Amino acid sequence: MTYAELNRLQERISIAEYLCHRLRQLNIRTIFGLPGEFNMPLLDKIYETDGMRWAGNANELNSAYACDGYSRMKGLGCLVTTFGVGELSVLTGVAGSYAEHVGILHIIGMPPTSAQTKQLLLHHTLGNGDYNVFHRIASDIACHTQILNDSEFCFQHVDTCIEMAWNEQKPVYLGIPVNRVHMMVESSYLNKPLNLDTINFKSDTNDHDTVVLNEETSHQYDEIINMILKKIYTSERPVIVVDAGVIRHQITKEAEDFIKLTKFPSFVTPMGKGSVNENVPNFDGVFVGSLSRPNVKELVDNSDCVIVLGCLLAEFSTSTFHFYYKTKSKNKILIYPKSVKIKNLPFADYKIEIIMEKLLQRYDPSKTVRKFSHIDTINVPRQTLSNDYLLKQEWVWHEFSKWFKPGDVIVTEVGSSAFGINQIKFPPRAQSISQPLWGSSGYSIGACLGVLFAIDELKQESGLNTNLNLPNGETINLKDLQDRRVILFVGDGAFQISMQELSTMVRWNLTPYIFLLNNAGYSVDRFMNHKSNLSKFDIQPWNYLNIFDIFGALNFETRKIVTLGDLREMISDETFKIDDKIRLVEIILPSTDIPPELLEKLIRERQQSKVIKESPRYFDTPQSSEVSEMEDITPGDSKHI
Ligand SMILES: Cc1ncc(C[n+]2csc(CCOP(=O)(O)OP(=O)(O)O)c2C)c(N)n1
Ligand SMILES: [Mg+2]
Repeated sequence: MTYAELNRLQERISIAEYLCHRLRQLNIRTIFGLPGEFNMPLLDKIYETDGMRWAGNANELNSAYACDGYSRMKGLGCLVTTFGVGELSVLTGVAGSYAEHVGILHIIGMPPTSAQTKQLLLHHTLGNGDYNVFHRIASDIACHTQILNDSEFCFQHVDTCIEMAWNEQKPVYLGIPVNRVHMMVESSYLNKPLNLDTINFKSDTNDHDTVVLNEETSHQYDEIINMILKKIYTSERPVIVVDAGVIRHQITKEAEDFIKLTKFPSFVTPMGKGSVNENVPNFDGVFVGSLSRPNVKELVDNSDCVIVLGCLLAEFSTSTFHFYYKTKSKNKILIYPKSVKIKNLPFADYKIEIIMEKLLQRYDPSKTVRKFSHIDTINVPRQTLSNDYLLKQEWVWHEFSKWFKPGDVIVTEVGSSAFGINQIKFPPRAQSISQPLWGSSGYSIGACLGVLFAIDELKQESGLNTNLNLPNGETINLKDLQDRRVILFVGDGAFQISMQELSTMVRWNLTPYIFLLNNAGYSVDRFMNHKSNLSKFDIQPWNYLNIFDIFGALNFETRKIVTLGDLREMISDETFKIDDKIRLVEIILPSTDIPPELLEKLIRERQQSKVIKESPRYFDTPQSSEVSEMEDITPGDSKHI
């Protein structure tokens, strides 16, 4: 039976319905955004399509973050806003998806075409009759844009938008004038599968095969693989670094297989964290350029063949590009999502999925016979600590590493948590969601909501398929999926920016763990700019734990953690391990405390790096001796050690 027959669709359906079915075929079942006059008929179609749901966010910016988080779990997210006011509110979120290679379909409900043609001064316009202005603004942060006007080809336009967002892993802008929502198309067009590069989710239509290459293309790939293998076989100290492109382009399984097959020392960048199993014997930790732990830095710096999979090579993955410059003279094999660079020689139009598939087929382990030594990746605090110590970041991350479970999805925020999480080893199948390149404060709460919806769907889907393919390339079974918890670490500063979205979590009975790091303001900034007026990094101290009353939650738990003993008691509590309710845990930390790895390395970096010395204020970090002189406005009475 065809898709249209299976779903008993009318012969002709509206383009809005067509769009909903196309998303449903990809198992994209939750749509984010806020209603507005110009998108209302479209939202009605979402409600009318079986299996689709409208999340209904508390504000637009958060909806864009949620869409981003959802997409990172499922390969694509869909966001609907209204003309002007709504669409402009999501720009920071959409730009973040652009920067971080996250596929998003952003649909904008536009005023009717007649109003546009007559240039009427409708509400939500700039009052100058320009109806293209917002489209123009958005076009620089989209890989493709389309306004749906043409009734004959509108279904093809919709297909192209979805294919572009999925294949390019970037935002796509799709404007639908409110009077165009009901353009009619043949439902049978839905029977033809979309043209997607990779599809790791079983669609309702059918499974897609691996891409078949023509002879010439196949030959070109063989040539490049020969070059890569030659470099690898002739090197003595190869290492693998996994960057963000691996998870975004859904080749985590291939990356992990390559790591296992080669046995080379392997690392992830902060943006690549969570994309490969950190428990394979040759996983050696997080590579953060010169901010890396000394033994990590030494291994990568002394390698004569650095293979970077899924390159993005952003600032924090390279620590201000140290890695990039230092390795200039070595055999660098940089595999980008759509190109390859071998020793600085670029080769365009090579898809990472195919490169990895061929590398796995052709790599011969017997040609690299050397045994590699590996390093201890676990960061253990230097002292044994008693329970009455007040908390410091260093200990927080160490304690949490004992509490994480396989499959956990850990969302962290720009600020200290995104750095802290890199200090610890993840359990198998744990996934990390953060935004280290774009770094928009407040992202994590919205993203956490998106992840919660995605996990909720993945659990339901697992009821249909006993074995389910996840976006990280793994196949897991029903039981594993039921156990996946969603854990958010968010700074108090970021919390004050985006906390409305907790209300959406409550509304949908979603059950995340939210760990709020209360250090009385913007600590990383306070630390880096210690010579300027510190009060600008302060925030109003809220009664955070009362928030669920405001949002009308019924099933929730709150805790305040002040000492190491409090933390240890919480993580050993068996009932706390089960994510059966929404939880907010306020963790009290000193105001100038940031993860020590970051602190110490930043100081050293600043002393050594020419790039940083040339950059005046941002990297104005204190010298070690100055740290103790910094004002400490720790919430609570007692002194931290
Ligand atoms: C949208 C946005 N506005 C401002 C900033 C600058 N900024 C960087 S971190 C930060 C807040 C950090 O405070 P918090 O979330 O409490 O994290 P902490 O540094 O205390 O760990 C801000 C405002 C930003 N990154 N994004
Ligand atoms: Mg803070």
